[in-house]
Amino acid sequence: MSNKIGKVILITGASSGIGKATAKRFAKNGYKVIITGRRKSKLKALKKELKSKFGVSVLDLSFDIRNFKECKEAINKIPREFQEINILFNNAGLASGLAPIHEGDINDWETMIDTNLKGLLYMTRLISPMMVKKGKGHIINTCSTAGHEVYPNGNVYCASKHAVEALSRAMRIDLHKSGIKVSQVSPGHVEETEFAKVRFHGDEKKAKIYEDFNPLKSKDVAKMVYYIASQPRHVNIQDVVMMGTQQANSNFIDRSGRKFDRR
Ligand code: NDP
Ligand code: 8X3
Repeated sequence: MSNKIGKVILITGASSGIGKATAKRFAKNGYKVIITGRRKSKLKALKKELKSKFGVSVLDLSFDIRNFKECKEAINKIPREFQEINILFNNAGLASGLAPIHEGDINDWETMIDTNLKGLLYMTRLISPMMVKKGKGHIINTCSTAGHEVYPNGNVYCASKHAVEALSRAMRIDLHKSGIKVSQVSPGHVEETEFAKVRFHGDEKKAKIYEDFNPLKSKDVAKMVYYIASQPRHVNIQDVVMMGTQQANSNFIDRSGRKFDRR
């Protein structure tokens, strides 16, 4: 096991997808891991897996990131062993719906803004003061290619991720003199996640969006997050935009069949 033993990472949205893969990657490298999300059973199962496979300490905290009171209560009950959070991975997020602006569902809009933007702000507000006090720490935000470009019917999701991109830059200005790194990872399409199922409100048929091309996998993003976190103290990777080879940008994807699959 690596010399990272003793360091703590708090991962939001760890009950599935990118967050879950990232929890595995950091646990494998000896980090103590705080995993968060709403679904208690998923977190419990992941905790069991991480502890038995990698022998690290794991804390599961189940709460709704849209609710500041719940976030605060969860952070306040972190036991001493996990209190020195070295890395905050602000990853919880979602797309809800895919509709032109004149037909958008207000509830979908509220959900995306409250989760992707306010949830990230709440967690940052609660944890960054501890990092400022220590004079070190690393905040890594999950942005998206949707934080750099827009695409048809992606309006509010893209706006929420453009806001994450703005916040990553603004947070860096506010925190760099305190020795805190702020980074973000900006993936294109990522499979082995529940992202598409959630976007299409559980419609499994509509969620089959990765069958005709080969996107990133959640572990590819996890590997990049670990790389970002593993740089020497004087190096900060500010943003990594990453896509599958068959994806050129948000609007151009080679959907002529899955290529480059490693079997
Ligand atoms: P998943 O749906 O697999 O994971 C989303 C995670 O966010 C889950 O663990 C979910 O946990 C958590 N979450 C959602 N809403 C809340 C909430 N209200 N309170 C607490 N936790 C919540 O999708 P991904 O892994 O793909 O998504 C992770 C991040 O990556 C998101 O920010 C997404 O926007 C971003 N992203 C995804 C891409 C993709 O193509 N998959 C590409 C680029 C960025 P639970 O449901 O248990 O609460
Ligand atoms: C997820 C990728 O292209 O669906 O952020 O917005 S995309």
